[in-house]
Amino acid sequence: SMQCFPGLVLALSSLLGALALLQLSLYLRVPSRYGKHEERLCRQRGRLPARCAWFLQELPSFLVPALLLALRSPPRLEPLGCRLLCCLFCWHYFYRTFIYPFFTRGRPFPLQLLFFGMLFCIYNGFLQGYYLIYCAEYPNDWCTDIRFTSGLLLFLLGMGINIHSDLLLRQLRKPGEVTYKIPQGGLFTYVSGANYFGEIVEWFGFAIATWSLPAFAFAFFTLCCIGPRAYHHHRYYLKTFTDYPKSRKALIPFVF
Ligand code: NDX
Repeated sequence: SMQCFPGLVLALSSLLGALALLQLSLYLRVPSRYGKHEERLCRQRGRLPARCAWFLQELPSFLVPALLLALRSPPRLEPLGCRLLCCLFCWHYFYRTFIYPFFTRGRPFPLQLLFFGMLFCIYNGFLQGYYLIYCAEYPNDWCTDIRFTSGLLLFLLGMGINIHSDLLLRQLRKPGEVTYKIPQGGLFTYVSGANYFGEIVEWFGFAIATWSLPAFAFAFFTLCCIGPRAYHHHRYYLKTFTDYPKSRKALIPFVF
C-alpha cells in the first residue's frame, strides 16, 4: 500500500514552483489565450463549450484528493487537521467542478489549454491530497493553532470574494451573450481582477493553515498564473472602455 515518500513531495513541490516561474515569464508579457485574450475567431474547431471544459478540467482536482482520502486503508483518523484541510481543498474544487461550470456564460474554451489545465489539476490534486493524507503531521491541537485559525479565516474570506465576484461577472451577460462589459459592484469597485484576488487570498490562507511546502508552492503558482492575467484584464478594460473607472487597480485594492 501507499506510504509517505518525503523526497517525492519535495520533488513535486519544487517542480510546481518551477512551473510557476515558467508561467510568470510566459504570461507577464502575453496573456494565456482564453476568454477575452483569445486571438479573434481564428479557429472555431478545437474548442469545447465552457461548461464541459471547466467541468472536465477541474474534475481531477476534486476527484484525486477525494479518492485518496476515501481509499486510504486503514483510514487515517488522527490528526483531525489532515482530514479537515483535505476536505477544504476538495470543497473548493467541488464548487469549481460541480457548481461553477453549470452557471458559466463563458466562451468556448480552447482544447489545447483544456488538456494542459487537466494535467495540471491531476498533478496538483495528487500532490496536495497525497501530502495531506500520507505525509502531514500535526499536533493534536493544530485546530486551535493561530496558523490554522488565521489561515482558515483567510481561506473562507477569499473563497467568499471569489464566488461573489464570479457571480457578478456572470450577471453581466444574458444567456447566449458573449460580449464584455464593465464589471460593477463588490470588490470590482476597487480592482479589475476581483475574482482572482479572492482566489489568491484563498490559497495563501490554505497555505498558512496547512503550513506545508506543497500548499505554499500551489499558492505561489496561483499568484503567478492569475496575477498576470488580472493585469492583462485591466489593460484590456482600459483600452476597450473610455469610461473605465480611473481609480480602479488591477489586482490588489488601492495598491496595484
Ligand atoms: N484553470 C487554474 N501553463 C486554469 C485554466 C487555464 O483553475 O500551459 C489554472 C484554473 C490553465 C491554468 C488553470 C493552468 C496553467 C495553464 C492554463 C492554460 C495555459 C497554462 C495550463 C488550470 C499553461 C504551463 C506553461 C505552466 C504549462 O467569455 P469569457 O470566458 O471571457 O467569460 C468570462 C466572464 N467574464 C465576463 N463577462 C462579461 N463581461 C466581462 N467584462 C467579463 N470578464 C469575464 O466571466 C468567464 O465566463 C467568467 C470568468 O472570466 P475570467 O477571465 O475573469 O476568469 P477565468 O480565468 O476564466 O477563471 C475562472 C475562475 C476564476 O474564479 C479564477 O479565480 C479561477 O477560475 N482560476 C482560474 C485559473 C487558475 C486558477 C483559478 C488557479 O490557479 N487557482
